[in-house]
Amino acid sequence: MKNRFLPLVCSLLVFAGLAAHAQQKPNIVLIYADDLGYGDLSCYGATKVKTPNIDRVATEGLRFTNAHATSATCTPSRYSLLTGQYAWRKTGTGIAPGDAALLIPTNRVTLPGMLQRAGYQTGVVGKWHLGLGPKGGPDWNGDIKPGPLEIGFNYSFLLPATGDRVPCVYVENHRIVGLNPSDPVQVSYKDPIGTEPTGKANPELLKMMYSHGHDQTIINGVSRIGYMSGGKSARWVDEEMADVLTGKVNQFIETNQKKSFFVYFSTHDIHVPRMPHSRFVGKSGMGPRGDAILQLDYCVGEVMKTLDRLGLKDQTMVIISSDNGPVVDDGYQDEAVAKLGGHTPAGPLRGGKYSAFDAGTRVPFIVRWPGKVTVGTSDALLSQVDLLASLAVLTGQKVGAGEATDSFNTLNALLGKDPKGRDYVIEHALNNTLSIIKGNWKYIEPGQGPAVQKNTNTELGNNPQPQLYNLKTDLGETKNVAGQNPHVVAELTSLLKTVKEGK
Ligand code: NG6
Ligand code: CA
Repeated sequence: MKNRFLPLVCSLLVFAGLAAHAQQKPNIVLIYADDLGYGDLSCYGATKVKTPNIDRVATEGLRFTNAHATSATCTPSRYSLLTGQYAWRKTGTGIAPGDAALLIPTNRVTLPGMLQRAGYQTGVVGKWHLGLGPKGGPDWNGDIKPGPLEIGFNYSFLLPATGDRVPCVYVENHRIVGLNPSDPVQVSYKDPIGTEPTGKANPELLKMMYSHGHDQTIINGVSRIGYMSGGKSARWVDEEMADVLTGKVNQFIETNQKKSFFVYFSTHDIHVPRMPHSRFVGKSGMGPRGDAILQLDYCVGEVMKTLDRLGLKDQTMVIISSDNGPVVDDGYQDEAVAKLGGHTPAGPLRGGKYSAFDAGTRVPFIVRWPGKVTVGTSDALLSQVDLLASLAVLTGQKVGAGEATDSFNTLNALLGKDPKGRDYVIEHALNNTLSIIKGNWKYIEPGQGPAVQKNTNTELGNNPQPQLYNLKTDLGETKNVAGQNPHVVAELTSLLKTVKEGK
């Protein structure tokens, strides 16, 4: 009797074990917006623009008020997100040109690689901006590698750099999509290449004029950073980009619905050039920047619909955040300044993208995992550099000693079980100035450079003197109280030094 039922009992146990396992290992959808500010979403207090889809995710999940990208610009934030190491420890990780070589060493532990080891199918769709190819840059007309597939992704569909940098083509896995070999792509970030018009020489050909920089090769009526020729059949259409990327994300989810998956949806929105689809044009009343926020919100809604339709909502952790803070005029005359109205992209914070002030790195951060992540808001101190270590714990992976050393396990804060989070957070600004937040205090180390970035009109937070702000009483960093609190300055200077000297 006993023996007859033993196999059944065993398989039931195995099945129960697998089910428990599957529950603990959710799918992970990381939606990483570009240049989205702390005040750009209605769930973060925006009143002039409405983001119902993102707000719904926030209502069903946990909305963080003190979460940080590691850097106030894109490339270093993404480097840290994917490697669990501060980008400022490695030279050459500033804003990357479009022909940069792959910045992440292929032998490093990475977020996707760790999840791959945990049995996940891993995909990246959207803006990359971490370089591609070997030293000297990629072979655009051949196999473009190493790239995401060599650092832990099973699938990639990319804008190689940014929307405003050439080459303006999609790269799927190792190849440019739709490339005609008789019209090879050529890219140059030094001298002009080919005979195509530039914004500088032929501004009459532009559908949107540049305001600073961005005056080189014209692609789809928009002049870009860098020169490009060829690849005519492969060029993207900016107005279709959000739909193309969202379609690829949904396809990836569909294909992998029966497996555990991780998808890093790195949106182009709301970076410049802001060229949303015609169905969003004029809808925000704030010009293309506001319309791009509506488009971003729509894309989030479409991905959520896919999860619902496939019955995956409850077993999927959704994370929505941004790579750095907001900027209004970032190089094109897109009416962003003129039509801002009363909207405050940084919310109550000071500064913006590029800045050492908090709007540079304090960004929206929302986590949803029904039944597993507490519903509400959290003031826990969070850094995106911790996703690697935290998701490693979630998925039962070990991160070796000496690997991803800046990444701490803050899983309990992510799940809403720990209201405190990290002990301190490090912020990195454009000019390499570092700041540190600990408790109520924010210390900005002395830094050189202009107080205001002229073209974007951003307060950079540079000051040759140490700065100390009490974020509890002065979230907007208006009153430097370093002089009155020398012991706090000394403590935070010393902690920052210790972190800098780490690996
Ligand atoms: C700056 C560009 C800006 C943007 C930024 C990178 C000029 C004048 N400005 O150098 O438009 O591309 O780099 O943005 O070229 S990020 O979000 O990818 O870091
Ligand atoms: Ca960015």
